[in-house]
Amino acid sequence: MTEETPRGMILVVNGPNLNLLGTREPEKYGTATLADVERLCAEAAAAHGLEVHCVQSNHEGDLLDAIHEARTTALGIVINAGAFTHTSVAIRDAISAVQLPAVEVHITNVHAREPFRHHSYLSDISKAVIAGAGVLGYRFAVEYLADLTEARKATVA
Ligand code: CA2
Repeated sequence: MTEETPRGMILVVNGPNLNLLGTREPEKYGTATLADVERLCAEAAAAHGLEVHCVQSNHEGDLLDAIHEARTTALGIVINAGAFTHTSVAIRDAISAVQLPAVEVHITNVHAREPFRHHSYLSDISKAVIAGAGVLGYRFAVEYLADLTEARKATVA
């Protein structure tokens, strides 16, 4: 079987505590692990001739560095910033600065949870927001970005 060289890369960012996926609170976050999520993203990307670079960190600065590095290497960003969604102007500024299409993902429906989760520093600078679809939201986000970049390529060709 021959494998094509990927035509581009999508950065998948997961923020604090998401390394615990599948090990705690399954009633809230499901049973899929972070490794499962990263595999799901890789498979969705591969179906569109793309690859993913996956980063998870509990440290805000590491997330900023990963976003900055993506500036020249990624076609887009899928980001579940976890609790930083509701607190971090720095992550917002990093996403704005790199000028890449971003999709904000939440496993849970944050709007059906505590009021402090209703505000996001990322939503208004994101191309799309997906919340409450479980880990499937990551797949939808990758597919959306694949579609967007294909459409963009078609318009500049
Ligand atoms: O619903 C989401 O994806 C969230 O981004 C998850 C964050 C939360 O702070 C956001 O408001 C919504 C929390 C991530 C915690 O992940 C865990 C996973 C398994 C077990 C414990 C925590």
